[in-house]
Amino acid sequence: MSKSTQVVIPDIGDFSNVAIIDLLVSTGDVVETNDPLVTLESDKAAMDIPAPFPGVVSQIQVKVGDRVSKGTSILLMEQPSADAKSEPANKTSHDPQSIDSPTTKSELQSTNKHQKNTLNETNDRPAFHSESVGTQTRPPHASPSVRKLARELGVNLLDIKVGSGKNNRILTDDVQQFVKNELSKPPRAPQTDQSGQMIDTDYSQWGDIEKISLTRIQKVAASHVTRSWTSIPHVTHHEEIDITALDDFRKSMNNEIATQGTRLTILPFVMKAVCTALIKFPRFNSTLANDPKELILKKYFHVGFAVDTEKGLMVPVIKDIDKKGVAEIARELADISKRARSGRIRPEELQGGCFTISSLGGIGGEAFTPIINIPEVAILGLSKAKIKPIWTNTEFKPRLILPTDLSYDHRVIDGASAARFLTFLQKQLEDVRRILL
Ligand code: CAO
Repeated sequence: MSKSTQVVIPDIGDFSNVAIIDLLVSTGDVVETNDPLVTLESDKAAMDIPAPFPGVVSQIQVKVGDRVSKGTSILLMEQPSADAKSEPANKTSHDPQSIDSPTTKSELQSTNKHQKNTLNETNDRPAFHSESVGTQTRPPHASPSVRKLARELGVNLLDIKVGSGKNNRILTDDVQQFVKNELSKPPRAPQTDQSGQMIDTDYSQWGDIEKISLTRIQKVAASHVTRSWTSIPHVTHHEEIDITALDDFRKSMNNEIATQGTRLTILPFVMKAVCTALIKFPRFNSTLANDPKELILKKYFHVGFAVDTEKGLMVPVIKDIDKKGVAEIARELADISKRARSGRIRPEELQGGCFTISSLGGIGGEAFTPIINIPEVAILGLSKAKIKPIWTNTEFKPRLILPTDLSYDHRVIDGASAARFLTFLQKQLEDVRRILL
């Protein structure tokens, strides 16, 4: 004969009205003394309520989310007949007041060991139905300490199909074994290592390949853009600028100064206009110090520009743009880019930049998102200017429109400042006389 006994919440110290966050047993489960039955969680701690005696769960009287205090009845348990060997002889525990204290986190681990030790004992008991076998429709059985470990290791307990504990309860060993198994699996697809480099994959298994070495410049540029892209929160703002008047002026001046060996492209005008914008918006002419509590504002105006060379991308710098005219900038730009392409540039000509311009306008494209040249905080991209029909309040007129893209470090520059910077630049370039002011 078996008799039904109520299991109540024992004295749990200062806690009352505590939420049940997990039911660890189901109707029909066989439990041993100290097997965890439910998990409670207060705002201070999580704790398991252990079984006060061995038996079979015959009725569960609470559900997840219910709040309980000392003396709340949580379930009924059928106790094995009085002459059963496994029943402790002197256990007055059928009296709810004699229930052991709840397990603490460290005690939980010894509870898990206890579960392992008692597995064999329970094998020769009648096979009772357990809802958790072969189904994952409810949260997996695991103690708070095991769940915490799983959270720390990024393991979803639902991925551990069956725990090795009693009633498939997931134990610490199961979580550790799961992690070991995952780590020993072969990579599914080409992956990158911690520095973002591709782990060697044999691509010839899928067809012919050819390997070419990167130039030194390409290697340096690759690590530089990776550092910039991964460490700076980039935002890119776009604007179209009407450069019809600027282009007319440029072409007329080119005829005049051709004899001096100077050729004006759009870029030197943009460099000069950028310089006036940097003077007006000093944060764009800055660097975020290593200790990001400080911004270093530069009082000099050195503007870099990307040059496409056979050996890779280079960014020479034209110094003191604020002290130079457009024609002088144009001459320096032509000379320095020619030397960059022929490998005769001096190292100091690649240093000291405050802001960079990347012009793809001579090649093509409508827009792009330039990567900031770290440690600078902004970069301007130029795409190809095209004739577009622009409404002038009375009619559409063909105008030469330059697409611009301003990427900025959002830690230093906010969106409104970026919009103001680009609008200011737009005004300068739409009426080049302003650059002289
Ligand atoms: N829209 C339309 N036409 C443009 C233009 C634009 N935005 N920018 C330049 N052009 C025109 C020039 O006016 C020139 O035409 P004309 O001979 O009729 O005047 C022609 O395109 C070629 O210009 P250029 O490229 O020789 O000269 P530049 O001063 O404009 O640029 C340089 C110099 C060094 C910036 C450029 O040659 C270069 O290397 N650009 C590539 C930069 C790059 O690779 N950026 C990407 C970096 S990220 O990978």
